[in-house]
Amino acid sequence: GPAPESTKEAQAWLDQHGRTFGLFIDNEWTSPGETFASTNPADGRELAQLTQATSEDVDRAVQAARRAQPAWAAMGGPARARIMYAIARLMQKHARLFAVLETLDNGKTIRETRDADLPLVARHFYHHAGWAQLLDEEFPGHRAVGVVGQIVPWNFPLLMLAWKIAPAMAAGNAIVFKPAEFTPLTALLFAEICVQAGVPAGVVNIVTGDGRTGEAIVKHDGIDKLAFTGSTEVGRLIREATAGSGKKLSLELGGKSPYIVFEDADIDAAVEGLVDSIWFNQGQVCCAGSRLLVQESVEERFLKKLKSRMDNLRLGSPLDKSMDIGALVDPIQRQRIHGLVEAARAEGCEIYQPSACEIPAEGSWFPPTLITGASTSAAVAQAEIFGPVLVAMSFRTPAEAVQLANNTVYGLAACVWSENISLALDVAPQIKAGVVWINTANQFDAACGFGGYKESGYGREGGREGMFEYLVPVSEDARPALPAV
Ligand code: TXE
Repeated sequence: GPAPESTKEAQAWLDQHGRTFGLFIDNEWTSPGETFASTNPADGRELAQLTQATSEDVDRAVQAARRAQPAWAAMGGPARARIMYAIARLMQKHARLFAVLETLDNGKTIRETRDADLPLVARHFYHHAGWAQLLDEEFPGHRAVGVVGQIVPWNFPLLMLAWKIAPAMAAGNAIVFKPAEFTPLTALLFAEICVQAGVPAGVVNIVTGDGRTGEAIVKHDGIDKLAFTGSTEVGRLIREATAGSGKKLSLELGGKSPYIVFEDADIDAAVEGLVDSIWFNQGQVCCAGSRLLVQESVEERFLKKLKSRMDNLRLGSPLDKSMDIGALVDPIQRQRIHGLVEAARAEGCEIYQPSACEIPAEGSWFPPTLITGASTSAAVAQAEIFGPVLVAMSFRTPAEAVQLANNTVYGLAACVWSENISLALDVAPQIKAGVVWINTANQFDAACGFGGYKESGYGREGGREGMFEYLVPVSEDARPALPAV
């Protein structure tokens, strides 16, 4: 059928580009090379063709960045701040177009792109424009790293772009950015915003492509720093590939975050928090509360309420404002999730899925799922599922809760629910995770550093800590030779 009315502006933007995109290098579009398709996962229909950037293309982008970077840094923080404020305002002005395009490309609901992704993106640019403004006062004796390579996944395409590009720009770096191959479109629209906002040519370069393009960025000698968000597997490859290269590196990888509910928690609030924690963005969230640890005395009551809440979740067209659950990014992910859930079933776990949840015939979908009866060492209890699947386990004592919570190779996030604030404050610091939320979930702010421990990676994004990832002390620079006496 015809495209829904609400997507008119996004469709027009795609048409304006003939639905085929080149790369954005030096503030210009290259002519498209070998291409691949990006599809709408809610109906499987193709949205556009994107260029698979080769290592020669990446080299052109790096050269453009190297040419542009000295002047961009020399321009000074306040001048860069003016440009970044303009970006933030333009993102707000075109928020609807960005939100619809993101929903079409990724499959997440319009309710989320409109109310979460886009406001957080604008906030990130405003916040980091502030750091640019104050750079000399706040980071004396520091300078930009130089040219940075940034590679992001598909779960929050535009928000991950903001987390990467905003601090890098504020500090005076030039950028070669690669969006994920499933979700490249909003990054390309962002490229046009950069031109409108007055970003000088070569400061922001956007290259599309799959892991091969990513590898070309990782290996390029002209890159001074790499920032990666994605799977632990690829993070490990990047760490190996850059060892000994002198490149600065930050990695934000997977998670299997515990969601701990004590018997004295506000149970209704904890159920609502959990819905947000595991079913936000179909569970395709690095810090998703994917492991429920509930105290034995309230387990039955909690799971009963949770199941009836699951029965009320609406799954369907991501463009429909009343939907809670959208499509998964790609059938490949659906296959992965399906495999993990079926393996758990074969091992004797109990699988709960709302019976009224109808799965559309076209597209890539998975119903909200609750798994009980899994052993702590089962694959579903240990592996990052990255889908709408919650694994529930119980504990008796706070000490056991802490032990179970830390029984993971990951360490990205955790939630602790208790009305006894002394208990909550005692437990929170014992959990080895980059962020621990008490009586809430999914609170993100541009002013607060985010990142992991253990196999969740290292480095922080956001706030003052995040700025240091894009700066180096000038004392590290080679000093000029002393004049001969
Ligand atoms: O990630 P990849 P995928 C986890 C999650 C998910 C699984 C697979 O469990 O199911 O990873 O997702 C680029 N050198 N997470 O395959 O491959 C790639 O093009 C350089 C959790 O999508 O890590 C994309 O831009 N780059 C995670 C980006 O890396 C390479 C979010 C991420 O892709 C590369 C994403 C290479 N050799 C996945 N290979 C989270 N926790 O946020 C690929 N890429």
